[in-house]
Amino acid sequence: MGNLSKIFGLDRPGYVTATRRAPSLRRKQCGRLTRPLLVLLVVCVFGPLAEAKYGGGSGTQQDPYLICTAEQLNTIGANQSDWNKHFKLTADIDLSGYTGTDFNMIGYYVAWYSNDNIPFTGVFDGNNHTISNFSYTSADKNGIGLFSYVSMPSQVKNLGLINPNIFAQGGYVGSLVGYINKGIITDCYAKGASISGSSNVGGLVGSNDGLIVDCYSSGSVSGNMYVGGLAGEVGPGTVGRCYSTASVSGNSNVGGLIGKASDETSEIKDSYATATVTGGTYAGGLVGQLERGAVYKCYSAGSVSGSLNVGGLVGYTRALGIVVNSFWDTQASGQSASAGGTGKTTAQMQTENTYASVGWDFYSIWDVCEGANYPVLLWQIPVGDFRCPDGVNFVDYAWFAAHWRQNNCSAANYYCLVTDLDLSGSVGFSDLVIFADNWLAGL
Ligand SMILES: [Ca+2]
Ligand SMILES: [Ca+2]
Repeated sequence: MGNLSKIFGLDRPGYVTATRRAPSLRRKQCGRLTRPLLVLLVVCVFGPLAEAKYGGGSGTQQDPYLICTAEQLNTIGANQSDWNKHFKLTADIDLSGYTGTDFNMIGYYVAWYSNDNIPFTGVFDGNNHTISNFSYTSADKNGIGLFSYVSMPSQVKNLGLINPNIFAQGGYVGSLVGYINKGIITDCYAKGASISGSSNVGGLVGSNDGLIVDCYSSGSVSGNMYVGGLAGEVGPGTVGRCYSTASVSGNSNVGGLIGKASDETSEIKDSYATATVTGGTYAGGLVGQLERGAVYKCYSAGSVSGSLNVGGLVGYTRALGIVVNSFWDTQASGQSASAGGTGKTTAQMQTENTYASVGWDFYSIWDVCEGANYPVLLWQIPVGDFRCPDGVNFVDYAWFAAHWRQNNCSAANYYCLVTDLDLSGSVGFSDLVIFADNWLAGL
């Protein structure tokens, strides 16, 4: 726990450090029309310049292809020669015009080890925009997602999917990526996902042999086996600082966050899941089956049910799996046992010391509103959530109002204890606009 919180009497310690807050605040503010954005808007509205592809750009790291319409997004999947290029979203995109198998998924995945698989190996920067209503329905294909298949050195980042909907009979099914083979996914989410497949089914990613960091999923996920709220399976890959609130159901290897971890190098750390898990065999609040690999500093707090090998945190752990400094809520889960982890009451699960006593980082990774909420990841705390409990509500408004018109805000006073949201030096209407934009966020 940072001493600053003691000095300032704040109960959002990680929230106080202006240096940490500043970048995201600036990003927020720069979401408005600036000159470069106006140029982009002109390009997007009046069509690409001569010779330009997509909404502009040349596909390099310095000059990525710009994507600002659903049509441009749908073109990437049809241009296999561009799958190693750089892309950047410059607008929120609605894909509701594409149903069934209309959308050209990016990357091509046939089956495990098939020579016909072709990955996306480029960089896709969502630029903090969203893609709404991606949907796909398939009776036969494997590798279903906005990206079917990605591999080194691919990166997908800063992208939100709103209400993605997949109904598939095959495997490797996730809203964002079907199968990650050594790619990197950061700062992405799937909100309100409805994902259904056969095996390796996840709210965000079907199967992960790469790196997923600072991501989350919500909604519902269902499948036959290897079914997880965030990812169906983790092979030789890592999931860090992620969470899922998606309800999960399946027949075997069903977990709130991950269905199955299957490699000795599989790592799931600083992550949690809170939704309902309904499994058959190998059902766990966080991980269905830890066949191999490690779970570090994670927790789960959703209801868990199943028929065989059911656990509060992990359904089943084999000899090559290990669970370290992790917890589950015995009351919320309805499970008094787990194949790894330590069971706690709800009250204990909402107490910092439960976690801090075994080394959890409540300065740069976690925060908890004691007695009100389970721990949350610092990155997920919305702008304007100054005070406990979690979420932006009247308690935070009162804190904001108490600093209204203060005009000496600087790094020295943490920008008037972070109420100077745009870092302008004073607390006024422009900060109120930002605050109002986040009203009820995080509840
Ligand atoms: Ca609050
Ligand atoms: Ca201000």
